[in-house]
Amino acid sequence: MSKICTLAETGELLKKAEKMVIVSHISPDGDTLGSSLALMHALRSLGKEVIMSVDDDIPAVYSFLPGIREYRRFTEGERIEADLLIVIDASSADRAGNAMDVVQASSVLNIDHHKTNTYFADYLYLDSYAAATAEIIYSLLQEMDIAISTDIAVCIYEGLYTDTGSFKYSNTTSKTLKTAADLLQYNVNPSFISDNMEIKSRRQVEMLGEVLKTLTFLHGGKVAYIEIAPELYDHNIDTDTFISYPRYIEGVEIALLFKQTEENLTRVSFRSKETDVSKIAFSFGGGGHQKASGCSIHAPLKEAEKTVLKAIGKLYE
Ligand SMILES: [Mn+2]
Repeated sequence: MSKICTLAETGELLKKAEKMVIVSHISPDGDTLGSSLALMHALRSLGKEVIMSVDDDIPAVYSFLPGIREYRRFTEGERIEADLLIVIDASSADRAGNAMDVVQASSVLNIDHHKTNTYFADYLYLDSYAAATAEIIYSLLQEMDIAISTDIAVCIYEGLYTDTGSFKYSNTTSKTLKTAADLLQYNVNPSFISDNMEIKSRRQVEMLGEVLKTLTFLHGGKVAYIEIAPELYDHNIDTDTFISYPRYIEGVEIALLFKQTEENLTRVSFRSKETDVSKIAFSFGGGGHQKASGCSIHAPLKEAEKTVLKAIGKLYE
């Protein structure tokens, strides 16, 4: 169980620590990366020693983020001592990857906005109404009186942009838009961010063509899914946006993407219009939000599909 912190207490923890490790969650997205990097720039401006880590590959699309090259992946068996381990935008310890074993920290602080948070850290700042963890980071830096540089502003804007689907999803609030508006004062250029985010490699679009051929409908068209078989899977190709194709088909309530990434591991993404799909993801050890969540199934593709689609089918009995 975690000690629940206020924003002020979270700021105090950060000010007290000298050496910190910031960890982004596995399958990193623009929010975990942007939030973590914004915090890194801010803490370094206070003279703190900050190490960045993520236990996964970083999709090439994020290479424009200021400071992204600071990330390293810890090797198993490595040991790093720190005053504070900060886990960003992750709702459970396994999302933090190997940092939980590698970093020997006096305490662990988790900053998050997932309502499926498992209270795994010693200290937790949780705001499940925040559209993105980046929105929390902005409030936190204001609370700590830290000057916002353009680098910080770009990283926070990236987090907002990602988690709101470029300010389109239902989690977008007036606070989200006010935060984004504030960030423009620090020379964030919205078209620079979207140009970087929307660009696709030729191979990615070709792969999308292959994946769309697998589009399958169930339950009278209320459920649609696509799949990425192991022979098509390429960890260098970002497939995060593929799920928006089944998601936005007329009549589809729940969309899924199945991706077999290892011999016995299939990653599943869920999107919905109204149904709380985080409950389904959670029942398989995953997490996320009501309308966007994910989980990993320790099985090959077809077996994972069978298991998950059976659980989805129960909703339509
Ligand atoms: Mn997030």
